[in-house]
Amino acid sequence: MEALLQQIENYKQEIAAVEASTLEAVESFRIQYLGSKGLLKTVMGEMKNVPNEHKRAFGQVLNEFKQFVEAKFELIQQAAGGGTDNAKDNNFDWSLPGSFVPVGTRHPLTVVRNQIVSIFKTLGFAIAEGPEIEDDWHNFGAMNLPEDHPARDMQDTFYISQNPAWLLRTHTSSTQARVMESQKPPIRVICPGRVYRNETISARAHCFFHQIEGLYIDENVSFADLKQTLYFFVQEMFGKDVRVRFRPSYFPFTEPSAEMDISCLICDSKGCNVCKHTGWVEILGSGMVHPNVLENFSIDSNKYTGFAFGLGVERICQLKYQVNDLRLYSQNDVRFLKQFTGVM
Ligand code: 2NL
Repeated sequence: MEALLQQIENYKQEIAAVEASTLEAVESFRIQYLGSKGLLKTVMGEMKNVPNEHKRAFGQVLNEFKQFVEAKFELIQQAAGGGTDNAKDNNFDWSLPGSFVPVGTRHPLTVVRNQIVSIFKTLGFAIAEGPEIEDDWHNFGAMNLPEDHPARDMQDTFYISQNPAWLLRTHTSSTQARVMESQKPPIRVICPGRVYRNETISARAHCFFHQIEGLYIDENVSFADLKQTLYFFVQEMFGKDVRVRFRPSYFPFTEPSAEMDISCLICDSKGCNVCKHTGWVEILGSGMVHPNVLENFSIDSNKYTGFAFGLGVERICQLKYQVNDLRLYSQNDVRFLKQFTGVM
């Protein structure tokens, strides 16, 4: 009995000396002293060895020892920042500012793409999307690009190495091809999407960019329809004061073909770097759909005519927001992206 009481006294000194500053240390204290196989349980177990006449007194010692261990536990728990929910709430400073949750922005290319798409939607154009991995026919053959056309060259086109019959589309015309394949005129679609070209990356070129191509096929579609549709588009996009001009051009899939310029909005056509001091900036390519393209899809080119156009979303975005380096669009630098905060 004497030895047992001395032993408990020793335990008390040992426990009093415990320092625990981390929650892990607090937990191992709990396991070692208060756990189901802990010291307190072991000491309590001694009760059965104590003679009956001493049981009452020993019970008091045990009770006091238990309170001692529990008080120590409470102490180190609070010191380590843990404790009961009550203790936590009492320590919490409700006047602290809330934690900052950064909110993303729409990517400028998404903003401009949406603007362009909604303008053509008001004119009754449907939206068509297609695969980025294409076959030679939908990307080139159907579009009247002859076998030896330079655009098919390994240098310009990414071919899939496991199967060079597949390639990354170089324009979204491949999607228009799929529309002509599966629908009959009248056809009125725009095809937004990412396209790929094997270029050395610089401020002015990238290995991928975003295009929107449009296609309108019906009876009696004329070049006048092309001009007025595209004029309406740039007025909606850049304002009613914008002026346009068409220059003759060449594309394998259209005949005749034309590039459209708009008056330079950066310098009000007075001459600047963007318009290279001409007062005009090129914004899209267009033309009347080549009869070969129509016939590739068994569309009677004597009955139907159509116009088509293609524009680069990066280019329009450059003109609208003065983005002067193509690489900015894909570097994901928040200093660039956050400039479009609130732009929908
Ligand atoms: C450019 C040139 C153009 C087209 C794209 C097209 C599509 C079909 C039929 C005929 Cl299905 N043409 N697309 C026509 C003319 C020009 O884009 O420089 N784009 C940035």
